[in-house]
Amino acid sequence: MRIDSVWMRSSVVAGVALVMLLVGAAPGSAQEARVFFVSPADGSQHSEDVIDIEFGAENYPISAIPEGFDQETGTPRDGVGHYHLGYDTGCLDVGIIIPQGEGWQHFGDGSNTTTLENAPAGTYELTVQIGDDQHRTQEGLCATISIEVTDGQ
Ligand SMILES: [Cu+2]
Repeated sequence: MRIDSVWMRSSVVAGVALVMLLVGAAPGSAQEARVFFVSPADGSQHSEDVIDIEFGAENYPISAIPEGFDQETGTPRDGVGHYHLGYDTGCLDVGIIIPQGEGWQHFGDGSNTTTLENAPAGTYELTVQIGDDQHRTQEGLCATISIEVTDGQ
């Protein structure tokens, strides 16, 4: 009788702890937004003339800038953005408007692929960063990788 009640009590405690763990883990992991390179892989070596680049995002919608959006007077949509690829730029601070040029390429049409062609041999740092309709950087939505281009011969 005594053994039974101790066992009952500890299994109830374990059950409650498990429920708390599951409830506590769910919101953070389900909603955390991130951006990343699908390819190439960080640290990869390339001898090919054309390197395929693909971006991916989780828990953050990627969308083309609306047609006719006015960069000066328009209000950017909340929680939506497009990709930007930076060559040897690193991540920009949050709240900065990503420049046109200066090593940055915008994908304002909502696309997520491009190519790096005939790059001279060397090490390249590639950054993917999400900006809103105004190209303004967002909290936590940036990733940088490094790849090496070799001569191939
Ligand atoms: Cu942009």
